[in-house]
Amino acid sequence: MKDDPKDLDQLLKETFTNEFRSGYVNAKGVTMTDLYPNIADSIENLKIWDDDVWVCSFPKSGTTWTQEMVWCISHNLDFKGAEVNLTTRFPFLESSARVDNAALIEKFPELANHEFVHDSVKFVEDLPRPRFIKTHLPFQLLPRDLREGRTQAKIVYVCRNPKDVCISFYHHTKHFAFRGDFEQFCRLFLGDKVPYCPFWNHIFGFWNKRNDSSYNILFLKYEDMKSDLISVIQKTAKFLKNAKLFSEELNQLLDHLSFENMKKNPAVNHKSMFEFTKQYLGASGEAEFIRRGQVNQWKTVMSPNILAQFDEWISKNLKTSDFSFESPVKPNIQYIEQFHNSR
Ligand code: PPS
Repeated sequence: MKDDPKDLDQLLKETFTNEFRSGYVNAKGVTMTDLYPNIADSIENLKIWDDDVWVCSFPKSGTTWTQEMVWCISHNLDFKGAEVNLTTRFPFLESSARVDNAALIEKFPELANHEFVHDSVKFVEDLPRPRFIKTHLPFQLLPRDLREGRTQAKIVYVCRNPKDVCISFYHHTKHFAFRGDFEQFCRLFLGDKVPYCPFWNHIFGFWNKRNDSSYNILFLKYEDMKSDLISVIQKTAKFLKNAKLFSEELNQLLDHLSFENMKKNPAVNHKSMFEFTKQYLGASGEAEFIRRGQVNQWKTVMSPNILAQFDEWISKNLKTSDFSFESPVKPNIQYIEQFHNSR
């Protein structure tokens, strides 16, 4: 049964606000925190450079994985340089809209100069070029010049099956003080009340522009990265600098991007961020950012009732689109075997 949006607003307020986040707004049809309007204008007017590289995604779609791949390819596999925290190399544009920084500093004055408590838009503005920028904003909330195709800036978009996104998002928000249960989170997700929803608006906003010559968009899928990272890397390398990586380099990058290595890499596993939220936002649990990294996790996690709602919602939304989560990319079995045999 479909939830009344008013009931969902109430549920959101009850389960997902805390002393540093008081509520949500609807921005051009998108659920955003009520801190977002404070930075909306500076995002809208952000100067875009032709050599910008953006990674855009709905949350929990493999953004960090994609960022690290893009950064390493663009920096000729500078693994030493990649030891700097990803949040510095490849900052999150709207991170200032997550919690009320002023309230945080008032309570904890020692945070005044902390790297997680800065003006994130200004930080991006001042980055040395070429800039590498992460955002979860949907297409309609991107900076004007990027949205209107007035630049050569590159956008790498990554998407993931919404069932797995929802599970991953639930675990993430559970750490950042979501007080509801999984079923409630699914209701909010399907009712477009979780931040950055509606989900399909996000996907289609980029999917429908991917072949438009006014833009430079590479559209990737998490599931393809899992089944054939080699092809995704080659495709991304071509998109970014028209170069093909040699097999030796490819092996190094595959190793660097493996789930196991990313999980233990402090530059990308957001451990410091999780420790920060635990210490200052009262977040609980031993949550891990790089958690399971699986495809089709929903098969063992979602109840038949929730699954039926997801399936109905997916088929309704895909009816009018040529988008599909099925991938035409076939795993490069021969190369994968060679890779594993050579280790
Ligand atoms: S965020 O907070 O929105 O930026 O999160 P995001 O990076 O988009 O997504 C986090 C999920 O991506 C998984 N991940 C990986 N999967 C496979 N291989 C590698 N190397 C990898 N790195 C990150 C991560 O584990 C999160 O998914 P879940 O399902 O929660 O494990």
